Amino acid sequence: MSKKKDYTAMWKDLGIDLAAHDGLLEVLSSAYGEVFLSQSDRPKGLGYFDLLVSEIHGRRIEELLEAKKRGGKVFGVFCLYVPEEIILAADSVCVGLCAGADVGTQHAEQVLPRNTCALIKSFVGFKLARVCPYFETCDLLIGETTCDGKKKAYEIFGDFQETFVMEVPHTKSAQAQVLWRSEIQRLTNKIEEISGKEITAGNLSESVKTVNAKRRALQRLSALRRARPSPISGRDALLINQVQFYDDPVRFTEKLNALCAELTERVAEGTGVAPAAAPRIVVSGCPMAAPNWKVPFLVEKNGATIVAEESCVGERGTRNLVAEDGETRDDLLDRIADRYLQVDCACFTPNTERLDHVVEMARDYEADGVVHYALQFCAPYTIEAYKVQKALERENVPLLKLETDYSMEDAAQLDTRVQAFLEMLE
Ligand code: BJ8
Repeated sequence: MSKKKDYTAMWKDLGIDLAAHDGLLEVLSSAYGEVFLSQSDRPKGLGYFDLLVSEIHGRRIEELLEAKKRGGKVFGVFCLYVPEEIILAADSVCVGLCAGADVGTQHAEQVLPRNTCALIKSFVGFKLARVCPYFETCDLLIGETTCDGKKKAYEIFGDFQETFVMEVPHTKSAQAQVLWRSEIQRLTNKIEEISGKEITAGNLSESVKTVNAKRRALQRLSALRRARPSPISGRDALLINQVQFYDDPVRFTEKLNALCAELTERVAEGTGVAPAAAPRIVVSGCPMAAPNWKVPFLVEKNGATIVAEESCVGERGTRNLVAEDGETRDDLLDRIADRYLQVDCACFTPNTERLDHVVEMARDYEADGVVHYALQFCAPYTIEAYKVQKALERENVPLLKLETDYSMEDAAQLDTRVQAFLEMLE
């Protein structure tokens, strides 16, 4: 085995707190071993994704720095409403910023109330504790007015790093569509200003195709999980959905399509990750950003298989494509605006599309039950859980509602509740 490269000098140049960062990598590597590598008979194509994760603060950061040397810029985003296509069209890189670990919470709580959701505390903590090389590589952060917690946190965050905030409307009315289209234009102008590159119909059309190809590959992965037994565990599928926010989109698509070819063979052979009779679970709710693996691990270690995620790190982010038929730059920006406003985040009202999607997914994936996952203090998802429950009750689909954060303090209690739910399904 080749010796792992030492990236200390690069991290030091980026201003990373090396001791805290070493501690973080150690915890992550041991969690990765327990959650992912301990599984038996994993598809071989996952080797690429394991390598990518092991180099996520190393080789991938080097690649971003190399892209910057060639004149590109790096834009950090926190939400599905920021169109990656516009960033790629400016010959730049889009990275989804880490918000899935209980890191730097003490730092975050110096500027935010304790009763802020773990995802917000996590991204603020990563920045203030100086443990994330992605933040330090970004030329601009792009936030959005989705939930109250995020939009107020960006006001504070702007004191530490330049942050551009897009106004996301909270309804899908005709007026909201006009506002949203103008925000897409404002973002385009800002990306042109920072990158110094003109966004044209030509480069936008290319980037739309690139991102559509990535989403098609993710849709292909989802479709394969409909098989009984599923050819891949929910944990591994979640991991792929998480790393799509960091990896080069073209390489990611190629590797994922290769994995899907292998999974197709497994489906044909009837090879699965669990017995065909294992309970099948759809997870619905808040996004699980890397390295948030707590609930999927608990569900699957108790014998169930997660077959789909109704989440931003899942089908909420991949089900819609941008129409590729636009000829002018304005046409393409119109198509992008339309596509992104279809995302059914709980920040919108009303949000009946999400209820339809949860029910459809439970049916299409032949789920035995749904686990509703919400972060504590997340008003949009904890409140919308009531409507999700009613929609699933009408279809006789059992639901387990979980509210948690990123700490492991409640792991034993969650484990007991998950076990009881799965026993009830059996
Ligand atoms: S499109 S879900 S990524 S806003 S968990 S920070 S909602 S209090 S993450 Fe989200 Fe975009 Fe919507 Fe998706 Fe607020 Fe809730 Fe925290 Fe959340």
